[in-house]
Amino acid sequence: MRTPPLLLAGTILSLALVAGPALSQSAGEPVETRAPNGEGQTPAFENQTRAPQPAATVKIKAEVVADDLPQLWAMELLPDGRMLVTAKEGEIHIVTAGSGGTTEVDGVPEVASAGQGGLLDVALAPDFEQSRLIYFSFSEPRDDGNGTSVASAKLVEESDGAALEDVKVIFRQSPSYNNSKHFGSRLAFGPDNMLYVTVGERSDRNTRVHAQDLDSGFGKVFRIDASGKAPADNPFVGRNDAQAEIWSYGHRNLQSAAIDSQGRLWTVEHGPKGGDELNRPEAGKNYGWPVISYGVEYSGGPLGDGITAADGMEQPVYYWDPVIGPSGMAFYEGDAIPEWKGAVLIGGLVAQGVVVLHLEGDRVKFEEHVPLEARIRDVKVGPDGSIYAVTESRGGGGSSILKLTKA
Ligand SMILES: [Ca+2]
Repeated sequence: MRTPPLLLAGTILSLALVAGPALSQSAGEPVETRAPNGEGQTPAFENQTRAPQPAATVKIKAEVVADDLPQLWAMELLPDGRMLVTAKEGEIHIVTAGSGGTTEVDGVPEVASAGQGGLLDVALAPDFEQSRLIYFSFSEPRDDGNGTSVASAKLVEESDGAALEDVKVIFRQSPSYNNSKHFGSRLAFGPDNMLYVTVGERSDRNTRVHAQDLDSGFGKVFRIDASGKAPADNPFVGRNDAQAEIWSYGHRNLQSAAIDSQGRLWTVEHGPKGGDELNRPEAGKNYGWPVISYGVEYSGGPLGDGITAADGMEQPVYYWDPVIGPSGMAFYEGDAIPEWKGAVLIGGLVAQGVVVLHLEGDRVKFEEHVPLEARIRDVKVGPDGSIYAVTESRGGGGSSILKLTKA
């Protein structure tokens, strides 16, 4: 069992001191002040990008509750308040905030951890307290390359440690492909106990076009039951030319997903240079990639025909140009920060903080940022309304978990 030292706590960062130089914190103006990459592109409707900041932004304090952890990818709060975390290199740990204790969970299967691959998201089964079942996604090494897979397992704890038992791979994104990019992925259970699985389109020009193909698993949101099967009410069930597990398509690389208070799925995906998107994926709809997108190629030049809208393709609810680098997402339904009730919280790798979107109906009204001077890989809300942000330090160890509360 590995027990890394934990440097704790009581470390209070004053956020007033860490606001980034590119960020304007003035009410009524957008956070983003830099020029967009997508020259001449215009939003499809008001506040589809660069929404104003609210009249008063919430002052937040950040406290380090766990430190010196391996490079983390995801976090879930267990019912007893401990944290279940995934580490990219292929480890699961149980972390006790404040006490310095971590327990490594044995029995994690081998992962392909090169590049963007590794052990990715984790979710508790809706009946976790009885079943002790967890679900996790990972880039799976396969004979014909690799791909994002989802496994279920029972989390068993005894006095001398913790382990996964009865590990079953319940779903495999197919086809496989041999690179180390755009695996997604997030897992989110809907109120009907169906599991949404988001993946990527494997990035390369020859793979990303298949985000538009219903017989390919690249660039999709899937909806499966607890055993990995497509439920009968999925949109493409019964078609010979489509994978029955597909919920929505035309996505790029989705690393944020959460369910709102009405039980609906929302996602944020990594776009091209200037094209990160918030979407509310609906059954059977096409979200456009790589045919329509905001922004430009990272390698330079326009994307495809350089168009941002087309018939039969959904507009994002919101987009960012330049990008925020989205990873992790939660809806704020706590009472501790009333100003944020119903808001979307998104981890920002590039934004180096938490991006907060205030919604009105299904559109964005305000955007504010909580700068944290760290790449934020995941974000979760605790039962007391505190927010937990998982930092990512590139190139190995050094992840921390920050607890955010109203100052
Ligand atoms: Ca799109």
